[in-house]
Amino acid sequence: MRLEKIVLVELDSDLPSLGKLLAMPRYGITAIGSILDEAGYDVKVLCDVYGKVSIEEILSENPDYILFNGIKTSIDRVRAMANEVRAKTDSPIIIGGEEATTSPENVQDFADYVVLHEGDKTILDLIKALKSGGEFSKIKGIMYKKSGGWVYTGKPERIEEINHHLNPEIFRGLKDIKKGFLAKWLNISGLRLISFPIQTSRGCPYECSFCSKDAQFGKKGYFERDIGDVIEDIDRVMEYSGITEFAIVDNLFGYSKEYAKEFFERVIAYFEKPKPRFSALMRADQFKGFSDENISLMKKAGFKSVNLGMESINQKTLDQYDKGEVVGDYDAAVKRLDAHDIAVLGSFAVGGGEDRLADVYGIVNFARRLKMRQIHLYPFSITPGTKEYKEHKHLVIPSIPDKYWNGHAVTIFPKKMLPSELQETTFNTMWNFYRSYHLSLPLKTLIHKFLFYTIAIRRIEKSLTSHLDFLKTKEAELIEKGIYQRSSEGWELDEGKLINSS
Ligand code: B12
Ligand code: SF4
Repeated sequence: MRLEKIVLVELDSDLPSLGKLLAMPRYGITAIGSILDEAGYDVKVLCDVYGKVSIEEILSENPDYILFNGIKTSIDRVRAMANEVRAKTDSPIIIGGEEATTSPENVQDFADYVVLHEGDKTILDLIKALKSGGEFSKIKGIMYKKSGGWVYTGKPERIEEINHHLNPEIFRGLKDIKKGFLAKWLNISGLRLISFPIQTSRGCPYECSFCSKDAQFGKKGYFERDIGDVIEDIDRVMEYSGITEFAIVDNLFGYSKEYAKEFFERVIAYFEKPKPRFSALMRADQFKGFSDENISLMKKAGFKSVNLGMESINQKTLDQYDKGEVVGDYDAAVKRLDAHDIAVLGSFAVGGGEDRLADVYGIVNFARRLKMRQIHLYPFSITPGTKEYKEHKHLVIPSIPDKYWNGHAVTIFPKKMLPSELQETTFNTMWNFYRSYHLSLPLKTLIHKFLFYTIAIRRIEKSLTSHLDFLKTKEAELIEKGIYQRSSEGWELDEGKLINSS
């Protein structure tokens, strides 16, 4: 017999974003739902990506516990829905995920319990304690209410065994995702590209100054998953839903080249037809250690694209980010991957460090020269808990509404340009790159790319119109106070004055 009913909810943000082009749940909710299912609970996962979640739908499940996850940009919608749920049921509301971890004070107004950092073990302990009246104080990684305040129990240990049995059946709407003409021909559902998250490792041994992984996980550590388990998960999802596209969500896929090689070989040996296809987040300098044979196996295993975190084409900026890479590493990696027909998506965090405007719009020529097929530009942002936050917290623009923390809106005072210049140049650079590139593609690819990038980029930009006005007002105040000054090379921020003025 199944234990209590647990409903997990994942809501979209209101604003458009590149991430919203994917019909894919976040990996965190996939893992937490699967862990609870494996422990015998009656689990249902409701995600906007598989059909808009409504309050009636949540209540119709008669849940004993209602679990939300959320990133900052979606937290307003989570709050609104949790408050509606609260008015209609006494079932405890639990929240976990990125926003609960980095800004727990921002979810305490609507949650009964907050789970911080990795929830794999914590959630089982918390639900057990809720059922049997156990002691919350003994469960690491939670916040609970006591005597009118909130108690934090401290950081949990890292999860070293990340081998859960992922169960696709817990997702409402996943089974039918590949039905219909658009889904079959273009791999599209609800105007989003169909994909599913998969994880082969957690953590990353590098220490880029802006990276939020240590803040998210609470403690350092890098752990790999058993390859057989990963393959079984992929197989199960393919069998259940017909999905063949998988996004490997590891902070850094293939840190161990031996692991990566074995993964490629076992995927090639295991899957006949249909074969899965993968994308993954990696570093350019990893490919120095990858032999041509390894990259060729990677292609054969179904890796269609690799997302390289490039951040900037200005070496001084890369050094300030503690990236540990040189721009030449990017050239070398892109050329080698291109030679094996693996597309490179260059991800740039623009406007941080020493970046000037020319470094931002210069990305177009850089990408064209290397024949890169995709670039994503995100204005550099500073997340609590990072080294960057410790050193440059004063650069964070105050009073930015949560919904704008979606990676596309400017949230910092850049040192070598105005915030509004950064905002406009970010979009203009992507637009310049895509409009000429996409029009040269074959029809099917053109529909995909034009619809999914060129149009989306303009839509995202439009959604930030009032944010751009806000940036212009803020920077005008700083120009007035002499905090931003014009030099022969462009606007310069006087950091000392900024610190003293706040
Ligand atoms: C991989 C990744 C992606 C992938 C895949 C996302 C996915 N669908 O899984 C892609 C590239 C598609 C992506 C897109 C986006 N991403 Co992203 N992404 C990441 C990254 C690198 C890792 C996330 C991850 O999978 N971690 C592994 C899992 C195991 O960890 P986890 O999700 O945190 O889950 C654990 C705990 O949080 C907790 N937990 C999670 N949910 C819940 C729920 C409950 C109830 C409980 C109890 C516990 C719990 O338990 C889980 C297991 O231990 C992080 C950066 C980082 N260093 O963490 C950014 C990050 C999460 N992304 C971010 C952003 C902004 C986005 C985009 C909005 C960017 C954009 N403009 O498009 C989109 C949003 C897309 C979407 N709807 O999800 C931000 C979020 C900022 C914030 N604080 O809110 C991060 C933190 C990066 C950053 N520093 O800015 N992303
Ligand atoms: S390489 Fe990627 S995951 Fe690792 S610290 Fe740098 S940004 Fe974070």
